[in-house]
Amino acid sequence: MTAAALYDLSGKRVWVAGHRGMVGRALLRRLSREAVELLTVPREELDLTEGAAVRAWMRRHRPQVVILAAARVGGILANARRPVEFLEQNLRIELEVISASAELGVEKLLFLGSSCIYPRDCPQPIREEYLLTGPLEETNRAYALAKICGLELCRARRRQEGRDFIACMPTNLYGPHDDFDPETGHVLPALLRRFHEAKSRGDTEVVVWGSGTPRREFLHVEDLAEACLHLLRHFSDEIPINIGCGRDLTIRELAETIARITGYRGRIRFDPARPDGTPEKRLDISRITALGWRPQIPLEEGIRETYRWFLAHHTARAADGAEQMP
Ligand code: GFB
Repeated sequence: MTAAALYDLSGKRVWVAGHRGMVGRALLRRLSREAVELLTVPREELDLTEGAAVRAWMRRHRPQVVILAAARVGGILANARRPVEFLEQNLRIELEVISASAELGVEKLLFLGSSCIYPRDCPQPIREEYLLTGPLEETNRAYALAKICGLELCRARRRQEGRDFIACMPTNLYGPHDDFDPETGHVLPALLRRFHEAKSRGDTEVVVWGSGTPRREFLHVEDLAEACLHLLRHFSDEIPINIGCGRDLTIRELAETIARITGYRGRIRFDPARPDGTPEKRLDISRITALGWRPQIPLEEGIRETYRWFLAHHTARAADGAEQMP
């Protein structure tokens, strides 16, 4: 049985900042089952990096709860190629939304960090207190530093002003509405698409980046959304909290699983010229499980469901390799 909530969400005006992304959409789906008033604003109407506009919009809509899911995100290559945008856009969004939330009296704010902000060579599984205890992974240093600043902005507002601003560290996420672009996306959607296209074309070889030996943990975005609601209700602490499933696998194992699910039977070739990134980053999830949350979607089932979603939404345009995310 879950303990009584620390914070009662019912009847609250909840703003999901970043509602068009994979995480934001999952949060909206989950929140639509709650007795809350949902607030969203399209990017064309509000640029979250513009402080005055953010404050004017918030004054008009008076959110009581803010979930900051808006961020510039991408896979290992996008991070390595565009450090300026990953650093600047994320810093600006965090600064404006978190400071405006404090100034305008938001009751509860949840900031989403990432497991990649831990030091590169952390002991496994990674406990929350390892944050800032060692050098970062080079390929996503800019993004990691921006996210660390977001955590610190929440902590500073808690310490100095007593705000109930909390932060979480999700592991690598996947699910519907992910970025399936093979160049910019994360490994799971990128491989789903690459293997699917190889099977459709009858290719005999698929190239997977790196050595295949790095280990990664994956969490379905529906599980993440559930965890976020759970934290809003049951968590209030200045130390950010991990969200993961506690299990990892190698990229080779992931590729073999995806090959099986997509029905691809050819060869898998690893390309060592591409970066491996962090060797491993499995989260210790004992703090969040002690609060009564547990992941529900096993990886293989989640990948199958995501593949069905991809087939339903992408294949018409995927064939020419020029699609945009819906
Ligand atoms: O998902 P991914 O880009 O993110 O890559 P990270 C994970 C691993 O998969 C790396 C390998 O070892 C890649 O070399 N990989 C193999 C591939 N084939 C592919 C492919 O086709 N595409 C991609 N993308 N990878 C990101 C960070 O790190 O994790 C972000 O850069 C963010 O900042 C995110 O935090 C959660 O796990 O390495």
